[in-house]
Amino acid sequence: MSGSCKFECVTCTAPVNIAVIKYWGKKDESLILPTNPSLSVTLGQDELRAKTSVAVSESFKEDRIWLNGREESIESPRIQNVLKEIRRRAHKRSADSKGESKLFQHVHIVSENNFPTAAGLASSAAGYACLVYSLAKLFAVQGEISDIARQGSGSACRSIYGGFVKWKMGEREDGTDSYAVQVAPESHWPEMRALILVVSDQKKLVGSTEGMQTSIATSELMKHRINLVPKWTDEIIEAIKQKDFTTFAKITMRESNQLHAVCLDTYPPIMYLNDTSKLIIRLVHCINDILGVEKVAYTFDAGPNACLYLLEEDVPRVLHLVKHFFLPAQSNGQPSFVTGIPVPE
Ligand code: 2P0
Repeated sequence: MSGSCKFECVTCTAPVNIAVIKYWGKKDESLILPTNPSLSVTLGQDELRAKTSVAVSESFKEDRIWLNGREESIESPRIQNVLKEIRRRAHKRSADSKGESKLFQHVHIVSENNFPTAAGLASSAAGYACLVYSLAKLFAVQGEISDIARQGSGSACRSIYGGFVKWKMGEREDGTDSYAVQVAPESHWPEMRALILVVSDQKKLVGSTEGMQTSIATSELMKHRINLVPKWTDEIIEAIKQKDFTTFAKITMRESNQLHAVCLDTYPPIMYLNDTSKLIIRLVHCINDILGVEKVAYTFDAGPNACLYLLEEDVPRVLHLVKHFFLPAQSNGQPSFVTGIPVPE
């Protein structure tokens, strides 16, 4: 880049969120409006995260985007939705201030994850949350922005906030009441821990977007789930407020199992869990049986990797057991992160 090129740049990071009440199904594909509310825990900034830099310059000839070092098409409808909405709000804000020249300049976006993309580790959630947050900073867009992140990838709206976050399903057809709210900050329950067990870092066979479309179209169980999930959402929010880990754990595991039952009830069936995932489920139930109460909970997204929720005091013994039953990865090039327990197939 020449010395005369002037540009303005903002860099932000956004962590992954792991849902305990999962989003699975849309009632509006283009606005990304869900068929049920969902609730997640946002992980710490130093763990699984996306990092995004956005720049504007009068020397840029077009909008461009690079993801994990590779240039991708900026024409993706979801990226376009986000860019248009940010520019629309920025224009509205600056309408009275003669307009800022940067609103008419092109953007360059560079984003990277520090974990495998599309392996069911909520990469799109962190990625779009980070993109929207960075663009909002660059263009001084204020107010609620989780609804813009939602239009990039549904679960991304929850990564805008830390701690325990609910994505309100909303009632309105225009989606203006479908956004994320913080139920409790991280500091409310500082003993809460998440262990990510990386069973596979391969790209999943059926993407979430396609998977949930097929479930909506074919699964009978899905209709039952849509009615049940709002009740579980209210109950788990109460458990979080009361710091009632047993109830939190039971709902988390039952909800995850139900999601994967819906996936199996989808036609053709979707199987995200593999044999290692199922062994992890068995191990967690064994641990809880031995301890006489739910001390650890598993949850699985659209992939075989497990997220275990537990309290800090139980991390050493659970880690010991996980390491005992699942050998630590050999030097096979797999990334080792969070508490670093890659579980080989
Ligand atoms: C969740 N998942 O609540 C659930 C659990 C996957 C299983 O949100 O189509 O990538 O981009 O809105 O956000 C994955 O869905 O789907 C997801 P789109 P997204 O975390």
